Amino acid sequence: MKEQLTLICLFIGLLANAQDTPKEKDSIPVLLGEVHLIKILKKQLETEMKMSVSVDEYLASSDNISFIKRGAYAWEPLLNNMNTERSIITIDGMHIFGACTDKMDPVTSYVESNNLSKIDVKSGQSGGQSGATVAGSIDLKRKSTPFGLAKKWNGNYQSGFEFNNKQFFNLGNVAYSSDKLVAEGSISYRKAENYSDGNNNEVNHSQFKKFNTSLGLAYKTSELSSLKVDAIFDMAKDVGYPALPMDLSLSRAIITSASYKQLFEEGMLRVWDTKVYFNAVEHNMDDTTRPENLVHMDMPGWSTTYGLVSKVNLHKANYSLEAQLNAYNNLSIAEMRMYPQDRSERTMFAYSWPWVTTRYAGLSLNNRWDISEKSSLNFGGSLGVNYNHSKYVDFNWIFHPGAPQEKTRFLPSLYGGYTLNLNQFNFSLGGGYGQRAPSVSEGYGYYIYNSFDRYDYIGNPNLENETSYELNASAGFKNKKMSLQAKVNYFYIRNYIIGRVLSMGSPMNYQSIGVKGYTSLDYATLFNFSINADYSILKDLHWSGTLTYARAQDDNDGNLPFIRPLSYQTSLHYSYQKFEFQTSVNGDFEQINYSPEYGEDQTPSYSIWNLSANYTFHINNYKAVVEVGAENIFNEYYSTYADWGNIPRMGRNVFTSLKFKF
Ligand SMILES: [Cu+2]
Repeated sequence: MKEQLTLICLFIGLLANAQDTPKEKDSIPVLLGEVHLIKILKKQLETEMKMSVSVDEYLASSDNISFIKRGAYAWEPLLNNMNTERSIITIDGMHIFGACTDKMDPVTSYVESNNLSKIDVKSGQSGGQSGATVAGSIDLKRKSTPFGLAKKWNGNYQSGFEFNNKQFFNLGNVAYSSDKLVAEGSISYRKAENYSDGNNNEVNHSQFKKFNTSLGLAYKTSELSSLKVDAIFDMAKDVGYPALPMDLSLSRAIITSASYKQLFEEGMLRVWDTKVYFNAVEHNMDDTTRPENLVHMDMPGWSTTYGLVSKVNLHKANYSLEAQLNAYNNLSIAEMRMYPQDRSERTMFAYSWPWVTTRYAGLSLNNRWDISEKSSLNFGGSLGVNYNHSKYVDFNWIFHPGAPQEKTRFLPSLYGGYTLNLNQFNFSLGGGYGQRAPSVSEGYGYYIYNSFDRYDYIGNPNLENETSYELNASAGFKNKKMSLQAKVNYFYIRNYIIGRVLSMGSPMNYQSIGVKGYTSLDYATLFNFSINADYSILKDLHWSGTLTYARAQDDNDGNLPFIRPLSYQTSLHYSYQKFEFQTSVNGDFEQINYSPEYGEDQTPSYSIWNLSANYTFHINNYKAVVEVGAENIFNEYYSTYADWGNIPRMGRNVFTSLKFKF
């Protein structure tokens, strides 16, 4: 189920290996062999349309992920139409938290496509292994080179140019593999200027620069054990957020870990994997790039996390178990410093995150029981303890006098699912229950300005846990020529956390129109549906299509914000000798169920046509691929339901890239 979900969710296309029915029971024994690792290594983060994609573009090809976009950089991934507070985003199982109160830096912005091998998306409570969640989990898997490759040195290099925003990028990887030692590294740099919309108008403040590098060293301590250290350094500079009143001057992250893995040849226990990690994020945003502002504000933020994750895999006959222990400590700090145009005269200082500590420890169990060749049962759950402490609690007392400085919450979760394969058909049915704690902003935020509805948001330390009840089902059919897969899920969420207008307090920012406090709705409901189809028209001509629909309401039958309207994607892929051609059309229908109460207006429908071609050739035994393509060929002017402040999307964009493998 786990693997199935990953594969279905990350609907990459017509890759032959994605079409095999995944068999979970194989996955644990295979972990022992290096065959599995080699397979992972070969997988690239590519979409059907583009071989050199950003992490965001890659995630966008998954049918249960959508994005809130505040510009061209660092899109906020929504899983099952829920925002990042409701999902868990990890890098190789490590927790890391953005340092921006305005969500300019989701975790996905601190990696680059050339240091990842794949992205695991799990829906709902089945994603609860590494922490408490409602929507599910997104785990960004690092590249990992196996020991003892026949070819000691491996690497690749990609370079490309996108004409619309003059984005130039270079991505390089190199890996050394011997029987005892593996060393690998990656480096990348992207630089983009402002993009232009479909009316050929430049969208100001949409430029960015991103540098990312990673290093990994692994040493085989015995025949069955290894030690590994990893580090990622990411730095973004001069990043504009056209939909926000502020930009980013500098963002830096250092992400480090050390892990030890022990395999066992005999007995039930197969793998024991333990990792300790540390990461620190620094985020400097200000509005000095917006000269129209008479009063300036700097809003720096810091987020520091250290943690431990330890897991064991047990396997016996037709039963397997993964047990995982997770513990982390995070400190989130965000400041607000207001000053007139003369910077030396500071007029105001406040903590928008008043040194909030979050400590979490949890144990999760995942069981799989293969009842027969045709059917299996997945079930599990977790229990976590979540502790919060606000150092400068006076800021929280302004709106919530006497609120406790510390709070401990217990977060249970349970889930189960049944899968049945009957000849060419497959079915699954599952359910889940889980709770999550409020995020730092929801619990302890102080005057966090939301430019979408133009309210300042105040956290509430007394919020109840959000509790989710979930049902999911899927049905599919597959034969040699075609496949069809439909998935549906439904969430009933009690104490749904959302901002509501407060009668007290006055806005701090001159752009803001009032103050909202985080509060709990009695309940909210969310429904997601998707259908995927593939069809091989000819041996070399394939079609695929996706349709998604979602609906979400609050306890008054009002619409929730940022819910994707009916949307579709259809694509054709043709290969001829060393050429490949792709074309796709994607779009959203008119947004009918929008939410004026939460700052939304109706978004009209749009449709985008894309085209690309690539050619594979060899220079002295080195494989190379060259690609040219165009997105939004008709230069349509549009913005989507989730574009912050209706910021227009990119107009026609011609792109080209070149990839070398050695
Ligand atoms: Cu920011």
